[in-house]
Amino acid sequence: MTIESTEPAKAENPNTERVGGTTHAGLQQWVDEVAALTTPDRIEWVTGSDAEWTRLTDKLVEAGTFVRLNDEKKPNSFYAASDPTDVARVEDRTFICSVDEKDAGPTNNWMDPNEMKTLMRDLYQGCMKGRTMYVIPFVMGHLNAENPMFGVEITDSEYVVVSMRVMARCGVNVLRRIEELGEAANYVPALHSLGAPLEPGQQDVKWPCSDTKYIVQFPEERAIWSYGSGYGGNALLGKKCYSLRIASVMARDEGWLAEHMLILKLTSPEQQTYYVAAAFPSACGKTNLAMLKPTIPGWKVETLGDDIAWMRFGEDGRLYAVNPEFGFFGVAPGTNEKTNPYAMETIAKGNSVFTNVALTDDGDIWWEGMENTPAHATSWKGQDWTPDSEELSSHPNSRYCTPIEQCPILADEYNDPKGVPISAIFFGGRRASTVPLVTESRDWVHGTFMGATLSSETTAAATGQVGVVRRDPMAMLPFIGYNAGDYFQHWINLGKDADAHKLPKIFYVNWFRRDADGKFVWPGFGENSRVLKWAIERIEGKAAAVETPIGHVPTPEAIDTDGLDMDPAELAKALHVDVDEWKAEIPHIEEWFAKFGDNLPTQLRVELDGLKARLGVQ
Ligand code: SAT
Ligand code: MN
Repeated sequence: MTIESTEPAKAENPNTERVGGTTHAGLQQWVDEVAALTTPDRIEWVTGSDAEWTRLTDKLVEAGTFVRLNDEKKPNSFYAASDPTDVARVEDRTFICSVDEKDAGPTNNWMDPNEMKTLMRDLYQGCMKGRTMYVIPFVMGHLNAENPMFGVEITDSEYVVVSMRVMARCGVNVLRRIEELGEAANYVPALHSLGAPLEPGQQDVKWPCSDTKYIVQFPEERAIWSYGSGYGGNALLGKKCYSLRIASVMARDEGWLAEHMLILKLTSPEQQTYYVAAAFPSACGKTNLAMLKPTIPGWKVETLGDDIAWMRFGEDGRLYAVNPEFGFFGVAPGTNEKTNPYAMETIAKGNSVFTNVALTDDGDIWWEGMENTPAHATSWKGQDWTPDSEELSSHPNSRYCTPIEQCPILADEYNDPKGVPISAIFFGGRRASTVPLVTESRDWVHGTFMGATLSSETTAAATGQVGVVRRDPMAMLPFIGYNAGDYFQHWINLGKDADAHKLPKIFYVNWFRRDADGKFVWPGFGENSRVLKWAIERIEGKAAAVETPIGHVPTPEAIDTDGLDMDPAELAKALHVDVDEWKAEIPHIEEWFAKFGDNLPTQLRVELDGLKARLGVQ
């Protein structure tokens, strides 16, 4: 990939200081081209050493971006508050710049790649002036994987370097491997700038960013250009941009799946192990489910990942999943000793970055929902906060960024580059009505239909209105790097080519159904283990279900309610398939499918017709 335009590159700043470099000619050339365009004062290759972490975090503390937390509360950890306009992914500023518009499909923003490059080159011109340009060699997944999935992120943000080091395997080991492989090393070039150049003598702000934001993927070139934001999903380019948008395109071409899924390991009282992958839209409890503490005796959950699963068929015909990430970037509010004790334990070990939460007077962090509400704190907006304050102490999309290896229930298999064989896939959304607690699909195509029509109320993880029901196919709406119609076809094709008995069983869940008074009918969190248990028993052929127009739903007796303080009438409500509610859902599905025109796989149209017939809809 070249950043060069047809015009000759501007002369590089002759005073640019350089620390590090590479013997890989292609990589060095790209870095030089970016430097010539963006004119940083310094170029530094990220090594991943502890000394580097200390130097960069010290620099961030000095700049006011970071506040060092009390070492006794959260060792080697930092608090950051962003600019209030830079708090979430910006879906309206995110583009899939495929050569043909139709390859971006109806769900992505598109611009001609050349047009986008011209526009962005103008923005990148001189954009790193007064700053250091960091070059971060990273690998998503394991360095010793059969085909290591390399990336190199260039960024002018120390916050990004520090966060990337938590979220991905970064540094000199990765660079050496890229150099050894030479021209054979495929890496995704990922360019990021805050878009906030500094004039000589100009005082920096705590959270530099730009009002102009672009998050751009070039799928054919496997390249990423990001501009103007320092927020996680917009700036840590190994995460959504690479591991979902670009990787989904690779997966389409190579016959695998890059999905927005957690991976967990479940062990039954009989010591049988099962691996489950589950897709939920951002901020719907994926991290909590990934680290679930089962309430049913004898069952154990271990975690492998909370956000992204790459799944490939193994030689035995089963679907194997790996988590390409190295950390958790979890939603902070609502996380506590009850909802996610293991996340609390993970962050207590330190080495973490907390963004847009509240800072307590004793140098710790706090957010809505955490125990031990402080009498006073500083809110994410830098204001005095007390329990009487009207404003929230923490932004609803505030995040903790913490190393996965600190998780007390991390499964050993996390470190196996082969991954784990998946027995069940869960799709879930946030729906106040209509969607029952759990539904089992009849087969892979029906499961694909469930995923393709998945819907959820919007959350604070992306800018825009919260609480609006939208279709979020496979919880991938903002992350599919190509035409979503083709993506559905890819799912169907993978099932067609596989041995049906070895495919994971697909389930659709909804933890968020409410009663007439607006109260959640299902308690959620650790109790969700009861739903996992039912799903596993279905796979084993041991649990009862009723056939309904939408799929197999448990009989109330089939859910283990031992020790669950729940009115049976409430459970019945959670499981109820309301034909009228589903009839009302049909026009929304029709409208959704209409977007895809001829690109909608026939099999999904057939599934919809079948559903309509079973519901008695003409
Ligand atoms: O903001 S991120 O994309 O990093 C997290 C999320 O929205 O799932
Ligand atoms: Mn996510």
